[in-house]
Amino acid sequence: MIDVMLASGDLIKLNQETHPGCYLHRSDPDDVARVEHVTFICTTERDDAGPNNNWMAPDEAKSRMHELYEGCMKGRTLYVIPYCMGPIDSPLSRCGVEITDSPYVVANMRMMTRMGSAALARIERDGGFVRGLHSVGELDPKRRFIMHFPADRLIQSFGSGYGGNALLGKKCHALRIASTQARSEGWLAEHMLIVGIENPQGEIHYIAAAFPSACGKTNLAMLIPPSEYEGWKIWTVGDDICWMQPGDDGRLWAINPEAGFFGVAPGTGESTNPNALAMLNQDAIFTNVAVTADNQPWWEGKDEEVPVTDWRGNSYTSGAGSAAHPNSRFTVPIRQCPSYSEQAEAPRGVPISAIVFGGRRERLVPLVMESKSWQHGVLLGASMASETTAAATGQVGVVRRDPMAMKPFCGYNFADYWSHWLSFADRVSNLPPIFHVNWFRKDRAGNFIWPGFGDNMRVLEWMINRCSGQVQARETAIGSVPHISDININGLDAGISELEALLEVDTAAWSEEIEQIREYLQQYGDRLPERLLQELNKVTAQLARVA
Ligand code: TSX
Ligand code: MN
Repeated sequence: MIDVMLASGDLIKLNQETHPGCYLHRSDPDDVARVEHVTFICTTERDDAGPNNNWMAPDEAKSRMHELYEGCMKGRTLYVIPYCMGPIDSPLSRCGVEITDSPYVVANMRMMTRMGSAALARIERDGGFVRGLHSVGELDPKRRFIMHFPADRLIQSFGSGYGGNALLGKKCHALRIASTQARSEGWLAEHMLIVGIENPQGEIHYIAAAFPSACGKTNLAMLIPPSEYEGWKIWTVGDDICWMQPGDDGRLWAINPEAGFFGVAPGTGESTNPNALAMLNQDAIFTNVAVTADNQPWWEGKDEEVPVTDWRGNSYTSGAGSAAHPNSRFTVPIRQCPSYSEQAEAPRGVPISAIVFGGRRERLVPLVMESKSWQHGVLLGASMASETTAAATGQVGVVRRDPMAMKPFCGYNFADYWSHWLSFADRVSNLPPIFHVNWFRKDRAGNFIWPGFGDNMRVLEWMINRCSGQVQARETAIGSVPHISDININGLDAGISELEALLEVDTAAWSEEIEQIREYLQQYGDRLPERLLQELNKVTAQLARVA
């Protein structure tokens, strides 16, 4: 496949001395990101897709797609990709078959999924699979659709070669279709990383964490503890998607359905994510990055090298905007990650000790808090929000609601999704505690207060200590925050006053926030679960009491 693409120009060889097995792909400049406005959930009833999705009637969607597909692969090669999402022998895994005319899709799916004869054998055992049909078409943005038919377990994608639109195992299958499957089968398909945290006693706690884009999910998944944490180790199970199911022991057990990373390149450097950098020196595909004079891949935040060619292939002079596309990517097998966890292959998955939600908020939201109950934790997830960054298109610094980081990925009505989340409290005996974190609080001068990155280990340790009942917490109206003395600050510049600012809960400001959350949730109308509203009312009442 590599040879086919080198011959066609789909791939360009990078410096094979410094980066053996590494190649560059340049997308059509109009095809560099997911396209939410032409992504549809096609259910018979519009309300089943919900206000969180674009909706089209299945018949109309199919006839439109049929027209687009007519003759689209004439003169091209059609590839059939049987793939398995999750370890081949895991009962939590699910299979699919993608038909595509893109060799780039084949090469990426080979790294991102378990593809090939083992998957085909499992499909024969399972007797069912998710069907995916993909054609790059003419790459015309006006003739581009990503259609999902949950009732048929079917995905149809046309007009884009970009990862999230074309690698159908990832967002389309493992999140949008899988979330509807999970709902009917009693499990969860979530936009979460999975990491193991090993303490000096050799015990490993696994956490699953959901963050909106631009919060550093991949960095957290590969965190290196600070030097004060001798004997501690972080193990990477996954950086993007988590499928969780209750086990016989009443705990949630999780797998990473993916077998690789399709990560954002810009911002990946020696200080932010040395593990990621280390896995990108061989056998990786780079998409829309820049290139140095000696043909090495380069992006903003990588190192002090100077690129000579930008992501479009034009010559680059420094200062002329960014050289790599802000959404440029690397594709690499998860096994190449230095912190890769062997447990990522365990058929039963890993037991989840804590669920974490997070967001990017300059003010208001404390560094970490713990929910009062599962029900309250679901409210924390449903009211998640993040400030937009320059990396995404549109305005910068605007608060966007992104419940459970699933806004672009939940394959059905969010109101029903929250009901599904709430139902776990009725069925599962040993649910993990739910936390909320915010690495991005700023002081009055506009500087980040918390050092973040490896030092987030200090917050992870507090959460684990809460799980095992080793520390108490201070209850507030919005959740429980750490006692200052329970956060390990050995070796940190941040003093006690910074920690106090990071953990402060401003009652008046939170009352305003709660009203905005209420307004947001009310758009889901009658379908909104009563228990979520009750929980919101409880918080409102407690804020009024302490005001
Ligand atoms: O990924 C991030 N994490 C999680 C790491 C495990 N980022 C990068 C976000 C963009 C994808 C962060 N940025 C984090 C963080 O915890 N925190 C911040 C904010 C920040 C930025 C720079 C510094 C401190 C905090 N310090 C200096 O630049 C020296
Ligand atoms: Mn993602």
